[in-house]
Amino acid sequence: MTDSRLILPRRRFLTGAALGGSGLLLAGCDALTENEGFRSFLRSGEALNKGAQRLIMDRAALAREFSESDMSPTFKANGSISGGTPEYVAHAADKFASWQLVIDGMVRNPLSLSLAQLMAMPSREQITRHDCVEGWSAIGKWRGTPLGILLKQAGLSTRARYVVFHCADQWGPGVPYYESVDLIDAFHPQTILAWAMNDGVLPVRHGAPLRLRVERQLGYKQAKYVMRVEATDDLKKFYGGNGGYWEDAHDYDWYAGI
Ligand SMILES: Nc1nc2c(c(=O)[nH]1)N[C@H]1C(S)=C(S)[C@@H](COP(=O)(O)O)O[C@H]1N2
Ligand SMILES: [Mo]
Repeated sequence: MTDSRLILPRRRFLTGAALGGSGLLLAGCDALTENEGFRSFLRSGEALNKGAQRLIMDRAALAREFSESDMSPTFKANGSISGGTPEYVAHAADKFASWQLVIDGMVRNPLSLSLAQLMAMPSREQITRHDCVEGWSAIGKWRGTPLGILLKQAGLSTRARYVVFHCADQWGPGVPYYESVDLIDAFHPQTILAWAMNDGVLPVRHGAPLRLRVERQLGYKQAKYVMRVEATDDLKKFYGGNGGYWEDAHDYDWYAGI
C-alpha cells in the first residue's frame, strides 16, 4: 500500500479554502464574463429575472465536503472498470508513463500534458459523496488538477460554451463513453481532473489515469478514463448530440444536478 501513496508537494498544495474562496472562482468569473455566450445572456432580459439570478447563485454553490472519518470503507466501481482498448491496456501496463492528456478544440493554445506534468500543477483535494442513479452512494477523497486552471492555460476561446470529455472505453463500435459540462461547472472550484483517490494513485477500475469530478452532479457525469478535453460551442457536433453517452443512449438528463 505504502508505495502507491503519493508524496504531497506541500508548496503547491492549495487548500480548498484558498481555491474556493477567491482565486479560481474569480478566474472562473473572468472567463465567464469574457465569454460571448454568457455576455449575451447577461445582456438579455433573462439575466434580470430573479429566478435566473437564483439559478446562477445555486450553480456556484459548493457541494458538501466531508471529513476523513466519513469516508466509505469500500467504494463500488461502476460502469466500465477498464479503458479497454489495446492502446489503453498498454498505457496501463506502463503505469501511464508515456500517456498524455490532450486539451484542444476551441482554445488558442492546445496542450498535451503528461501525468507527471498534471501532478506538478496546483491541485485540489476534496472528500465528497458520489451518488449513482442506480441507487448507491459512496464518500471518497479525490485529488486532482482544477479544470479551470487547465482551460485558462490552454487559452479557452471566448466563443466556447461547453467542455467535452472523451473517454477511452467503448460501449459499442464507434460509441465511446463521453460527457460534457458547461462553463459554470467547468470553472466551479470543485471541478477537478482527479489523478488520486483515497490517498493513492487513481485505480484503473475508478478511471485511471484521469477522471472528472464535477461534484454538483450525479455519478454518470463523473467521466472516467479521460483522454481528451475538447472545448466547443455546440454539443450537437458530438456523437448522438445530447452531450454524453447516457444522455444519447437512454435519455438521461444532460444536467444531472444533486
Ligand atoms: N468512462 C466512463 N466513465 C464513467 C462510467 C463509465 O462506464 N465509463 N460510468 C459512470 C457511472 S454511471 C458512475 S456511477 C461512475 C462510477 O464511478 P466509480 O467506478 O469510480 O464508482 O462513473 C461514471 N463514469
Ligand atoms: Mo452511475
